[in-house]
Amino acid sequence: MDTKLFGEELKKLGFTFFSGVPCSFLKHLINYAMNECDYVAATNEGEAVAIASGATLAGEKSVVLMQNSGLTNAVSPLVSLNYPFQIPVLGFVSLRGEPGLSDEPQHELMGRITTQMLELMEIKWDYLSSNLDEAKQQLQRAKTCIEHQQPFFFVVKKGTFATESLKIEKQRTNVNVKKVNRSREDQLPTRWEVLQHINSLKDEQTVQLATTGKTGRELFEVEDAPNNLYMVGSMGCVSSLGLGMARTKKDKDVFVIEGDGALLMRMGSLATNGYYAPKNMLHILLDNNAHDSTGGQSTVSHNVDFVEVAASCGYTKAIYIHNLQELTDQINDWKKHKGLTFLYMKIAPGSKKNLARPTLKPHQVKERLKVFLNG
Ligand SMILES: Cc1ncc(C[n+]2csc(CCOP(=O)(O)OP(=O)(O)O)c2C)c(N)n1
Repeated sequence: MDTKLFGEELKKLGFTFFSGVPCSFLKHLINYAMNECDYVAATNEGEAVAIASGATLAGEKSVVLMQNSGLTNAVSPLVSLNYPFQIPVLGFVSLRGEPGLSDEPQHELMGRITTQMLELMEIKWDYLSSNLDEAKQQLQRAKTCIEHQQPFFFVVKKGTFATESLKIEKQRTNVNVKKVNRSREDQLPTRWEVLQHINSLKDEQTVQLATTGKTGRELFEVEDAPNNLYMVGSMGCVSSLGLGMARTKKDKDVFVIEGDGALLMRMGSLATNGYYAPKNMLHILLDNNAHDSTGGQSTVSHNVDFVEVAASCGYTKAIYIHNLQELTDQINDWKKHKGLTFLYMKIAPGSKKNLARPTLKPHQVKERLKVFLNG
């Protein structure tokens, strides 16, 4: 199939935001996306799904591209972000290891179970036709699904897309311009105190995305508001959701409130965030050195210098926060001089007693946030 003509059809239907991890079967479609659309290269397929989901919330129709081996990496956000929040993305997943064709041994099992995995995840799918007219009709069905807030995936066989050359890919290097390391005693406030502080500093264009577990639950109790999203599942995906959102909604300020366990789970996201560097994203890590939400089991965060990691990933600013006053000062400063910023703060373990859970369903939280974002 002529990749350009298919890409133009996608564009015509409004699909202009892409994120993914390459597969040779999808190379030409990826080249089209890189040439003609907004393509965010993710470090893993789950991250790509979260980035595309952030862009979807911000009002774009979004596409994810992945090899079927990477569908496994995407399971967590597909089942615990896209499903409960009803965030639709259009997926193209290659079919390496197609039964009956010779391929590498590492693709054999996945080739047999790719469509079963999609079925298990209750994702509607179809084999993408290599006939352009048929494919256009299939796209209509996919679009209808997306409009009903459900993801749709095309399974792409070898040789489906004709050659589309990559125009010159410009790579830039983002350098960290400000790094502040630890220099005094930590105040170690509770997460509850920190969230109250952050929440009190929001203004009418602030979105607050709270990571999986008690962070979201505490933020809900601090104040339930339309500009909040409580990430109930998809641990580790919150900053990727933020990246997709910040990149597509530049008139909003995206505050990402992250936990150490979650960030460690998908630390590759720091590299992607640092490269794409949305100016309107403030990434705040609350490090209690524990999986507090699941009983306080230790993480290895004490052995990681996150300020150094974020700085070396290209975050414009990476700042160690020792106390609540510094947190206030830095957030106020950020509002005046934006730029992708990482604020690192050690907090005390533990959470508020008798903590409630959001009373709204995730998809209601999403609908409310979409209205906030898109008017
Ligand atoms: C993929 C995945 N694995 C495990 C869990 C269970 N889980 C929910 S919250 C949480 C701990 C998160 O730790 P951290 O990010 O440090 O935040 P804290 O709980 O300390 O606030 C875990 C392990 C999950 N939701 N998803």
